[in-house]
Formats: sequence, structure tokens, C-alpha cells
Amino acid sequence: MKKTIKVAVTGAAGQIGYSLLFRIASGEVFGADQPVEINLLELPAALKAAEGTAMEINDCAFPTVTGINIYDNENQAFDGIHWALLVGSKPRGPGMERNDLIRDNGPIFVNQGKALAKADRDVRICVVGNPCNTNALIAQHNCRDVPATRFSAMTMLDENRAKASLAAKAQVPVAAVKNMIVWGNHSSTMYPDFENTLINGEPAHKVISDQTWLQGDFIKTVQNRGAAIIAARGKSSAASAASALIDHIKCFVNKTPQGSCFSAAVPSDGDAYGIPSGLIFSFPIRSHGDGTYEIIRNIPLSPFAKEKIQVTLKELLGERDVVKDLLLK
Ligand code: NAX
Repeated sequence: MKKTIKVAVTGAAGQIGYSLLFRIASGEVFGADQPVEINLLELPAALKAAEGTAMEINDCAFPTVTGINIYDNENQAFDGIHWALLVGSKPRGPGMERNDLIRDNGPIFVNQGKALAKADRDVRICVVGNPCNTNALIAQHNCRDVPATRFSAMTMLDENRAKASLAAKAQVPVAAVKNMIVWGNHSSTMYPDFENTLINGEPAHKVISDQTWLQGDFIKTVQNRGAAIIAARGKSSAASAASALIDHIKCFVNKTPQGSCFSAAVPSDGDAYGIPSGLIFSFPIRSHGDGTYEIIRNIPLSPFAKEKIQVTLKELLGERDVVKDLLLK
């Protein structure tokens, strides 16, 4: 019998939680023969809804699930966990500026960062709740017991959106699109790097001749896709975000095939692409499949790409400044 993997999901009663939990419980992520125990963390007002979701997970009779626990306290929810999926955060209210949202959500990640000291020594943390890069930075700074490299923020949804957009334009199946690197912040400044993407093994900008589209509408569409989903659905992306989180975890758990990469926001080691040390920045990543990963070096960057990366870097540095009192030195 394998040792149970314990996974905590915050914001478990929310939209993303509802799409995510069943897929984790089903064995899709960690394996059909891998027991999982799931801790749901919610605000007191949403505990009843979390209970309903837990009842439904039980009703699926997944053979992989060894337990579902519901908490409104992060110290209990994070006790002994191997994965922390930090999805819950306050949504942006009407008329709210991005900096207000950053300030509003910061304290959640201070407390959750501290509580992560209770986790298993080998814990991995992925932050989805927005602004996810800066929230991950706050959690990481407040949890010096866990190595910084264990923290990530999710840019996989942006990668998936960009892949789908290029595939549609090139009229190829999405599986033909590889190495779609998203650089920087999960926000409207992110840079989806079409110059290093391959379509059927060829550079995407050679396959798609419309350079104006690539440099213009393609980037804008990916950067603003979240807002477009809200405009169409009346609610923010949920199933696609959950699906991207499943992809994110799988990418970190499994060895990345030779010559491939995926996108995730991880702490800069200060040595890659001029990004200051410690900033949680989306890079091209290769997982070694043993719990470690590397930031892939030497990706060629054109002056166009470098300019875009500077824009998203500037935004992230500004966000770091807004929360500097929440970051432990
Ligand atoms: P919902 O509002 O449906 O759910 C959020 C849940 O979090 C609520 O049930 C709330 O009670 C809970 N919550 C709030 N504060 C909490 C706390 N301190 N501890 C535990 N639970 C808490 O939002 P949902 O659509 O599920 O989105 C969740 C987060 O994901 C949002 O911040 C959203 O902006 C972010 N997203 C991030 C994406 C990414 O690619 N990184 C894409 C999708 C999504 O927009």
C-alpha cells in the first residue's frame, strides 16, 4: 500500500474548487493506485457549502480517497500535507484597483504562509488565488521553514490559452503546439512567447505568417482572456483554471520530456534573464521528475520579447513594493 498523499485546497467551496476537487480525488493527478486525503479549507461562512462538496466527493466512491476533512483554520488544514493548493482569495470588487486587491489579499497569504510550517517537510505549494505571483511571494516569505523553490504560482492557464489560440490560427491540433513559454506576471502584462513556441517542430512565427496578428491580437487575446470569459459567462474562468492546475501539478510531478518545457511562476534565482532574485516570475521550467526542477536558461530573446518582459517585470516589482511590509527580510 502506497503512503497517502495529503492535499489541502483553500477556497474549496468556490468555483475552481468545485471543478478541481473531483479530479484530484479521482486519481487523475497522482495515480489510480495512489491514496489521497483531501483537506478543504474555507471561511466559516462557506463551510456548509464545502460540506456539500465533500458529500459529493464521497458519493463518487473514488477508491483513491482515504479521507476528506473540512476546516476553517489553516494550521489544522495544513498539518502534514504534501501539496497546498492555495486557490481561495477575495475577489476584486466593483471599482477596486489592482493594488487594493493586493493589499486586501496579502494578509490571507501571511497567515497561510506561517501555517505551512505545519506541512510535511517535502510539501509543494501552488498559488492560484490572485494576484497569484505576489500572493505566492508573501506566503513564501512568511514560511522560511520550507525552501523557496517549493513555492509556485500558476501561469499554466495562460500557457494553455496561448496554445489553443495558436493551434486555432495555424489550423492544427493543440497537441502540435509545444514549448509555449509565458513570461512574468499572471496578469494582463504577461508575455506569451510565440517566438520560441514550436508548431509541429517548426517555430510558430514561421508557421503563422501573420506577424501583425502574432505581435498584436494574439498577445492581447491571451492577456485579456480572463476578462473575455467574464464578459461571456458572467463569471470568471473556473473549469479551465482547475484543469490548468491539474496540468501544473502533473508537470511538476513528472519528468519533462527532453527538449520540452512548461510555464510556471517560481522564485528567480537571480541568475536567469536578469530577473531579481526571489521574485516569483513565470519562466520556462523543466521538471526532473524527482521533486526538483530547473529554470531553463539560454532561451533566445528578441528585442521585442525583452521589451515585453521588462513591462511585466516592472509590474511585478511594483506589486512587491505594495506588499513590502508583509515580506519578512
Ligand atoms: P470563488 O469566489 O468562487 O471562490 C473563492 C473561495 O475562496 C470562496 O469560497 C471563499 O469563501 C474562499 N476564501 C476566501 N478567502 C479565504 C481564506 N482566507 N481561506 C480559505 N478560503 C477562502 O473564486 P474562484 O473562481 O474559485 O477563484 C479563486 C481565485 O482564483 C480568485 O482569486 C481568482 O482570481 C483566481 N484565479 C486565478 C487564475 C490563475 O490562472 N492563476 C485563473 C482563474 C481565477 O481567476
